[in-house]
Amino acid sequence: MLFLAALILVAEIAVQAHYTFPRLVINNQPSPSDWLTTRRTKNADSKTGIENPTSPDIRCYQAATAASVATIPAGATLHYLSTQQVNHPGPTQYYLARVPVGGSVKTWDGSGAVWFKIGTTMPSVDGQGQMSWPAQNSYQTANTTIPVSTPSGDYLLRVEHIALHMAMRAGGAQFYLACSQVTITGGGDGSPGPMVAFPGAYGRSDPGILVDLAKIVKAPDTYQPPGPAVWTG
Ligand SMILES: *[C@@H]1O[C@H](CO)[C@@H](O)[C@H](O)[C@H]1NC(C)=O
Ligand SMILES: [Cu+2]
Repeated sequence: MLFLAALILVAEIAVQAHYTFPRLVINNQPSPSDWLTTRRTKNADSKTGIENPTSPDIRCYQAATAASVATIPAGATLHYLSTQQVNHPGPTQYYLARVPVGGSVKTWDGSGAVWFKIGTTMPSVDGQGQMSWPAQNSYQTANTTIPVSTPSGDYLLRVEHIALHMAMRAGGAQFYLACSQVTITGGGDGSPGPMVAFPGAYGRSDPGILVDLAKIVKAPDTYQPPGPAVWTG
């Protein structure tokens, strides 16, 4: 058992299977450069994930704010480019937080119960019993859509990929994430929710975080992504 754990650790290091999401892609149009509208993360060089879902880093893993703001029409489809293949199994989730009145999207820190979820992904299992997740092994994250009824305005957009290959032990799940500065245009009069805070939304023992994929592979529909329900608009 110890031997097996050591093997897994060696494999994890050898594959260098870590990644960052420096570029937002809106309706197939990538941001012209890395970290332009996406806030540079602390792991921009190391690529390491966060293992403590209650750490302050779980909000934006942020080292700096970004120079620019991306414009996103409500209803747009988006994803992020990844610096490496997103090869670990696990869900991709997207959240938005509206900048409060008097705040600036270029400086606001996203604190408080202000985040709502707009997208998540679930695993599937093929006839050979092989599990896969949307966009797994590609150099981008899974797509999501900005609900058309999202009110127009300035928001922080948070992308997250949760790597679950070591998640059968507490503290084993790895969180890869980033936040972008965005302005949503042409939106509607929806009332997004439920709202959560980061940190706060996730606990170390949440069923989607402390989870044995060997069990999920037998019943993929039973996976419970952490955090609130998706707001569909
Ligand atoms: C993601 O969305 C874009 C833009 O709508 C689309 O061209 C692309 O096929 C989508 N990718 C996947 C994997 O669904
Ligand atoms: Cu890895």
